[in-house]
Amino acid sequence: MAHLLTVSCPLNISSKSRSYSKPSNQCSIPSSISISLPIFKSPLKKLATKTNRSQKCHTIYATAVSVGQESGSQTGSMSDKTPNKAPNRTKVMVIGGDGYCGWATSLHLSNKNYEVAVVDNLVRRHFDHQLGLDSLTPISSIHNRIRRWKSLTEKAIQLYVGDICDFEFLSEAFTSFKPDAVVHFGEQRSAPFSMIDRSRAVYTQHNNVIGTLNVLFAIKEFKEDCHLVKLGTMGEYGTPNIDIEEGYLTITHNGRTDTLPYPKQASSFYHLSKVHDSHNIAFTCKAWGIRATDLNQGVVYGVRTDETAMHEELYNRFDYDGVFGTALNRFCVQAAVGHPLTVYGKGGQTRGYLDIRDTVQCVELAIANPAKRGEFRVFNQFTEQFSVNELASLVTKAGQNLGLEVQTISVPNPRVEAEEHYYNAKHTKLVELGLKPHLLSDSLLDSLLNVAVQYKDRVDLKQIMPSVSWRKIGAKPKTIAA
Ligand code: NAD
Ligand code: USQ
Repeated sequence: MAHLLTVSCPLNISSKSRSYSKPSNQCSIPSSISISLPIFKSPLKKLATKTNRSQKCHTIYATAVSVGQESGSQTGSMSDKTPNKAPNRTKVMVIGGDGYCGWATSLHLSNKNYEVAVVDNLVRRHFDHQLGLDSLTPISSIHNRIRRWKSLTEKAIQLYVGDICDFEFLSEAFTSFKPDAVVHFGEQRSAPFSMIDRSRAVYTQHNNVIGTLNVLFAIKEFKEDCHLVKLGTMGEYGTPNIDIEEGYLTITHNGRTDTLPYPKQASSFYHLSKVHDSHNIAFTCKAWGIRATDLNQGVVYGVRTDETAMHEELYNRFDYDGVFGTALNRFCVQAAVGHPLTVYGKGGQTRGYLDIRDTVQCVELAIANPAKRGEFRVFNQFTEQFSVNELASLVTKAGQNLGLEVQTISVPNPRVEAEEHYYNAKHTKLVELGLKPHLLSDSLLDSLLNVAVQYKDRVDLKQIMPSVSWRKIGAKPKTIAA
């Protein structure tokens, strides 16, 4: 049986590895509060904790054990619950598997009979504590989530709690699980968070770039044939005045022609971290023959998938606040609580969007159709384009159908971005692999609004307006007003 060990951490959590020392405190999570970090302790593996007082960091060397391993039995299919004895199920490590996209994907892959291991340092839950935020939907601990999944489906998910910036931890997870594919969601993913202050900007770039670099080294060192499925973002491309291609652009210049990586124009320190990730991955595909798929995902909306809807302990998180909440999810919550929809600036900002049910489908398609050795494949992962104004009109109409009074305000844009622009991004490669999109329909909006109405008593109205300005970002660490 796994033992639950709670470590009280008075200050920062850091990813200090013995083999990769870091200068100063640049990689620590900016923090001024106390948290308790639950860790699963393997009976077989060493778990040690160490506090580096001079850097005010708490370092954790931990490799966790599967909650599902406790019972010994392996999985069966959810429908018939027949034990699956197939010896060579594809093993997928889901880094960031406790997060919004990662949790839904882990369950989906497990349900499809992949052997799944979640790797997560639970830092996202820490950010919520730190900034006084909470998911609209109540979410269970990762341990209870995995236990519940096992009890409902007989399918085990292994759990490794730790930081992928700690190469020693990551090495242990790799050598123990031996993944055939790694799906990497495990990054700081909020553009506003990365623009709060210097320490969050540095944290975001360190966490994301070093984490991904460690994953690449782990693949090279321990599992060369492993396919990396990396979550990138459509925001890497920015909003150029020409069509956006899927990763590459063929250019003729001074009479010569070449196919080159599509130009990148990211617009936050977060989005810039993704650009750097893409360059590092592309380079290692060439240099080491890594096989990789960069999924340039658009903005995700929705909360339910077939699997997360099975039990309240499996519910996914749903962010609506000004830091982690994304446009459409925020608008649904705003409509439910009678807050005007917060269109930033002129509202012509156009992006690619997709339903979370398509996120999980796309990731599975990428795993099932792996990149070749040495190939750096780029897919644009979204299903429809909308401007912010279009989203506001759709939510207004759907809200009115449900008897809600929905208004819209134009909020001075806290970001630096084009508010009226051309946008036409290609997204055919995943469809060619078999993606069947769930397009944004009235019924989906109704059900999203109903979820928002169901939990509206949990909404903290103070968290709705944007509180991070791209122009006012400073060096001084500060916590956003609660
Ligand atoms: P999330 O914040 O809900 O989940 C990220 C998870 O990664 C969290 O559970 C966090 O604890 C974990 N994590 C972060 N750093 C880690 C580290 N160093 N070691 C181990 N675990 C770590 O984010 P999400 O919305 O699920 O996004 C997942 C990925 O998808 C991100 O890479 C993001 O950039 C990308 N993406 C998200 C969206 C979206 O709309 N949510 C859109 C496009 C791309
Ligand atoms: N916006 C509003 N009002 C709001 C919230 C957002 O007008 O209340 C606007 C923003 O200014 C922006 C657009 O909506 O122009 C999208 O913003 P967002 O907060 O929904 O999404 P973004 O910050 O771009 O980030 C999200 C995820 C990120 C992912 C990205 C995909 O948090 O992890 O990489 O979507 S993409 O946008 O394609 O880069």
